[in-house]
Amino acid sequence: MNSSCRITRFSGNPILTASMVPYPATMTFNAGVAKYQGRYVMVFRDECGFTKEEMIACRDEGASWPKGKTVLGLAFSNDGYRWEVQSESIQIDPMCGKLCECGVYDPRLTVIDGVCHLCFAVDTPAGIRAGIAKTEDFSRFEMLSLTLPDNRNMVLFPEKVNGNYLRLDRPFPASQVCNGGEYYDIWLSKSPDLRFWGDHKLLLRSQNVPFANTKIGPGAPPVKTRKGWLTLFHAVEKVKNREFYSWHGGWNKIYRVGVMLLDLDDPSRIIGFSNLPLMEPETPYELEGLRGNVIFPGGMILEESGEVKIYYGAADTVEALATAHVDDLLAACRSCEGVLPQ
Ligand code: BMA
Repeated sequence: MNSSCRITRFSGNPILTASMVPYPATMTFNAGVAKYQGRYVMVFRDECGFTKEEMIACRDEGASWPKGKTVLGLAFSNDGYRWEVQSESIQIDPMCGKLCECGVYDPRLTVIDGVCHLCFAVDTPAGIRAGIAKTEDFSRFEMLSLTLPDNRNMVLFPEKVNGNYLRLDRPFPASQVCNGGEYYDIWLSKSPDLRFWGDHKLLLRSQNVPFANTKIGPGAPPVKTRKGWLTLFHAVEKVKNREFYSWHGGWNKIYRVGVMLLDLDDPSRIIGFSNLPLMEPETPYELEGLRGNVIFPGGMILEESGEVKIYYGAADTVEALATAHVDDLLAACRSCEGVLPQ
């Protein structure tokens, strides 16, 4: 089912595992990655506070997710392949001390005007919200915005387009207007200052993705190419009457990677799209883990050579890397103007 685009998984995968983390960690995955100040930086999701064995044990009690703790870890690399995890996790407080110990997860990184911007999801008592914070040193973060609930998978474009900052995100649908259907779509919004967001526009419907029958969501923040903004998204297929490998049982979803191209001047126009997934789970580290059959892209780096590094969480357990050539990715995005009704 994969697209014809040549994707090479790094032979040293996974590039990040819990064993590389010098503080409590059980699963380390769904990272955001950027090139920043001459090196590669990774912010990753760290699920801890329980062991794999405890996780498997709670399967028998019917729990779907362990009651542990979620933190964000930080790692640096000189080549994008070998990573060194820093001695402490990131301290970020999106609720500014209010309310709860809220789990911050699924980070994405975008460098804008030489400053690193972190997008993340946070589980709050009011629901799941998507936030943006900026940092220059990864020890102090300035909160810029937090969406209404429920929303997540936010990514930022690396520069203003026609005077505005842009983001993609994936709000949760209100079930009563969906007649019980699960239509989780990708939206585009604009902002003059990264704090106030508006001009929301539906970009891609899950129903227009042939390899999704429920959720989709932004994955790797858009990368500028000569042909358009290249971006990856995740697409979920729920498979009836099947159960895939998981530590908690009852797991029947496949997370694949899709690719699309947005117009450089008007990114609300999808100008290229692949009807086939770019990647789907196939290696042991993608098929088996907390939730098998999951590939969750969170970062994409375009090198001067044309190589594209794709970073993705695998099986909600480890982080992995694949490479492709930018020309192949662009070729995979067939012209689709007018083909995707929005
Ligand atoms: C989504 C998010 C991701 C996760 C995926 C697969 O809803 O929670 O963080 O990788 O499910 O479990």
